[in-house]
Amino acid sequence: MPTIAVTRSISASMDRCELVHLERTPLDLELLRRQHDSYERVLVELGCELIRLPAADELPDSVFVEDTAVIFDDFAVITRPGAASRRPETSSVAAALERYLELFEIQAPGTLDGGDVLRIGRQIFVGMSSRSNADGIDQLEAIVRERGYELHRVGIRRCLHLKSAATWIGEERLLVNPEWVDVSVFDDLQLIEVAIGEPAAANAVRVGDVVIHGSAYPETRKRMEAMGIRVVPVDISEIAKAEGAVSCCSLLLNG
Ligand code: CIR
Repeated sequence: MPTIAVTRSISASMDRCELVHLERTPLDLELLRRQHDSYERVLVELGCELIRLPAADELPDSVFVEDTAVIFDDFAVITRPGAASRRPETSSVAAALERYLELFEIQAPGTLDGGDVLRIGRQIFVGMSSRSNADGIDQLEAIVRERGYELHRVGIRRCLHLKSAATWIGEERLLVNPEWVDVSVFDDLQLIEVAIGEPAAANAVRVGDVVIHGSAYPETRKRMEAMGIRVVPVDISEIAKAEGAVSCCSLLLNG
């Protein structure tokens, strides 16, 4: 079975998206749609079967499907996003996933954003962010521990989610911005630091043996390429204005 990539089209109200670390600047919806289309095209070229959920125009941030669920081998955890405006995003994602995976759900008062959950094999790292609270992380731990996963809590600063600061790029390798994350929990991993001047370059998404990465970060890309990693750059400049990055725009189910 190929990797299934769940995505969602850009919302017509995306200019009302949540923002934490960025000033609001006007969004160009046409450009957003073109960039998102190119991102989806790359996923398909890399062999993914695409399930594109219809746009939810009343939900500004709904393109960022990563935050609504955490995917494991044969189950998924439907989150309860930290931003109240994003909570209605989860039901349609759950409806798409239930054909493939057993579903568990984070309950109130817990909150969890999928962007805070980094999975490397049986090790789960969760960012203690403004979006994922202690109760939500405890609930996730209870679900995954029973199924043989070990959960580690990770301190982050000056960024939205753990995966703004650290993402897995294959084998034992982690792309990181050490200014934004406490890297001491990643003892057993090989850390590849973002280049100076590219603080947001630690977000990537690995599909097969290829890494999708924002095209605005050429120096960090060179570091990965120098290690023999194949990188496909995509232009997400407009998506970045909404505090999104490449991993946020898909949920990958590995067949
Ligand atoms: C938000 O603040 O929730 C959105 N504007 C951005 C979410 C980006 N998601 C991600 O990094 N996983």
